[in-house]
Amino acid sequence: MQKHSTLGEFIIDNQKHFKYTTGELSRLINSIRLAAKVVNHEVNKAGLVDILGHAGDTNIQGEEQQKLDVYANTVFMQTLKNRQIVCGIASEEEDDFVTISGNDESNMNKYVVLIDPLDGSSNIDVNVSVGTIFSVYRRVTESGTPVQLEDFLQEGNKQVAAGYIVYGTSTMLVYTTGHGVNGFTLNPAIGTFYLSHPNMMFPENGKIYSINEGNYIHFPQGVKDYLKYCQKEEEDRPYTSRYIGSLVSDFHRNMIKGGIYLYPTSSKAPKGKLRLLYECNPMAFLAEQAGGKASDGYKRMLDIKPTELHQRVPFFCGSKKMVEVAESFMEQYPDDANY
Ligand code: AHM
Ligand code: MG
Repeated sequence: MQKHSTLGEFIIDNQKHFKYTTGELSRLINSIRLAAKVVNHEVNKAGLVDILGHAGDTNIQGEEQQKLDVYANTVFMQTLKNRQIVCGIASEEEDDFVTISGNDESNMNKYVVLIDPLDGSSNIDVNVSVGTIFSVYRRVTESGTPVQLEDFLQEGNKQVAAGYIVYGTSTMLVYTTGHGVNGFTLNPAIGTFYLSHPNMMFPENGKIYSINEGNYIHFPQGVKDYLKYCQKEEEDRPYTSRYIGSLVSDFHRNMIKGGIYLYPTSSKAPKGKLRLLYECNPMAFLAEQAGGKASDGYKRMLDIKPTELHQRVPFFCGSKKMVEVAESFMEQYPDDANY
């Protein structure tokens, strides 16, 4: 692989990993690439809200300004729908999944996409990074028929592809199709993503822990004990605490520098906050592909059998050794595994 290949070239090159490929997955990733550029353009204008108008205002063309998360949802949904490359989409922004039928005949596409169009959206107003998370599965019901709930409620280990876009200091698209993780940085001047981070890997161990520590009092005892361990003066500790409150950005930093992200259960959020299908599974797939680890504190995230679209789970994810140590603290409190 050339060092400076573009995402477009990389997608075509990557097709050789798949026997009997029809190019459907490549077209799907290409659509996500396109939607990412459109959303990026809008996210970059967010600071101009006082000039361009607030959400709910009507702009000069008579169009109503949308909230950015609603806008991002529309762009990703429409891009995937219009190009007729998937048979169903589920979005964190929508109550139910959407079935996509063909123009003239039944939709024979085999993939469904699950998406969190703009994660960490509470950060938009303060010019802090936000992201998009996506996850792709092969449908399990018969092709040519409308998709069913079971096509979306698959274990994370069935994912065909997953990735995220981080709208940060630079905009990056990072994804995996099960053959490692690669990161592409957008050159905004010409609108092209370049392979900037080939074969991304979590350092095996790290020194960063990311958690909303303001909730400490509500955390299970295993998490409290682990946090005290992180803060103890011993060997390479205390660790550094870093929490953006934007999963994509926290994950991205930890993958590059080495670290652990935790969103545990708490007495306020008894099942955790993050969504299994839209947030945890895609990040878990990426983490494992990058040599990291992801679990609910007790069991492998990718082996959890989903029961509902918007299911929440506790999330422990990052450098392998750090997650293992955190799990060893959780093990002391087996009852907390039943959240
Ligand atoms: P969202 O989907 O409503 O944006 O919530 C998900 C976000 C994550 O990006 C972030 O890690 C977490 O919520 C932060 O939650 P908290 O403010 O409770 O720490
Ligand atoms: Mg989210």
